Amino acid sequence: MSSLKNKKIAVIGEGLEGLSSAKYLRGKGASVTILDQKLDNDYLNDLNKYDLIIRSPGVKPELLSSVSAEKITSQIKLFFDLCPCRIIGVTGTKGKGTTASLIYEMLKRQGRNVYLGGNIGVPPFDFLDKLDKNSIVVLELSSFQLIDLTKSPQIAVMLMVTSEHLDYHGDTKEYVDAKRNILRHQGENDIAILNRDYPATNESDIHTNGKVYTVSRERESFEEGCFVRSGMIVLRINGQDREIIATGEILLPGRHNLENVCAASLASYLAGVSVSNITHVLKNFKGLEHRLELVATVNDVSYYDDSFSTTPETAIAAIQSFKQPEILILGGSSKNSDFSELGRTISEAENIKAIIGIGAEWPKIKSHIVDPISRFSVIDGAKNMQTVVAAAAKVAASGDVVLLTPACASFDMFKNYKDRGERFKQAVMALKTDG
Ligand code: UMA
Repeated sequence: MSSLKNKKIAVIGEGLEGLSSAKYLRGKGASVTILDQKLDNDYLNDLNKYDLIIRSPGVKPELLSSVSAEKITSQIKLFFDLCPCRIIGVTGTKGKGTTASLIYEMLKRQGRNVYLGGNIGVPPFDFLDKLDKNSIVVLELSSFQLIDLTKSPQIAVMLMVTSEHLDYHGDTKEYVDAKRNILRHQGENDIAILNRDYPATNESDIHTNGKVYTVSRERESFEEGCFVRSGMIVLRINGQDREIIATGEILLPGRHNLENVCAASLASYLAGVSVSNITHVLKNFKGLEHRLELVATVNDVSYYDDSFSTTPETAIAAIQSFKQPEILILGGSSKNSDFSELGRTISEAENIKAIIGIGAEWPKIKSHIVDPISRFSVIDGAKNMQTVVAAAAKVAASGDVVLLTPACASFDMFKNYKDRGERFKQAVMALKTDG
């Protein structure tokens, strides 16, 4: 792009997105400087000497208030200006990575030239030069990426929105407002897909000029959209109902995932994917790595890796995803979470057979469980993942589920959640080889 040539650009944040921005912009002839708090405490002191400032998602916009607003942009913002093809954007407090990945798989199955990027970990500048007008891009968008957008995707998916990231956003209103930018700049030919089951999303329909479709797992919709009816995922388009799959045939576990399934099926259908290709993906998509991912079934026991679950809320959703007897692996390092609701869920669940407690937070979680010893066995003291998985395998019987859903960070025993998940998977695979 000629307008970037010789421009003096500062990229704020030397992370995944910042490094990708610097590479792309240098490739277009711009003079790029990367500024980062880890390199220099006064890194934001001299911003006015640049023609353009590229903000990384983790950098709060207010930190750049010394610079005039029109000089500040971001990779995602620039991508919306430069992208030659349609964009499907997905946001929500939870589920956006899974939903964006499902849509990507469905479009791929349909034979489309599709790219997946954004918050999922692939900055879209990495594939911008490969796109043409017939390509299609699926972006997972976080509130940090949406907060200053002045364009919206042609198909916008807004999943459940509750409250999150209050250390970044001043309050819930700012967070929800940022999320609504996915709709705010749509035109009348655009499509908005909204989850009716959550007030903040349900009440977002007034913020779009696009055609609104709705998603619900709680009730049959009276509108055009996708919903769950008597154990079936139903698409309602042009007044006609089409049953696309029985919920029991969907490989992705968990009732909460039905919302993501509805949203992804609808977005993909509206983007031209056939019902049979949608169904095929739903029957085969195993989930994202470390998010309620089926690792293997050994001796008729299914092992699920939900290492990405670092909060009590995500652990509760995982625990409630199965009816089979469960052996839970819980605990880790502190995020100052309140475990009372998790304790209540565990105390009331009828299918928990055993809990293997790990890490510094386990005693705190345990203190919120009412009378655990009499109802299921509790095993603590395992020092590494091999011992943890061995202990789980020992108590598991045919038909059981072993579920790693820590509800905590991982840093006391592992490098990060990925390392924790990888070690779990290795230990499970070793069980398989041991017979
Ligand atoms: N930094 C500063 N000043 C600040 C904040 C950060 O200099 O005020 C520097 C840090 O020292 C660091 C760099 O900026 O060197 C990190 O930048 P970043 O925090 O924007 O992170 P990236 O590595 O660029 O990754 C970002 C997203 N990170 C965040 O939103 C925090 C990634 O989402 C995303 O995958 C990636 O861009 C590609 O788009 C991660 C995330 O945690 C997974 N997202 C949140 C979530 O999902 O809940 C929103």
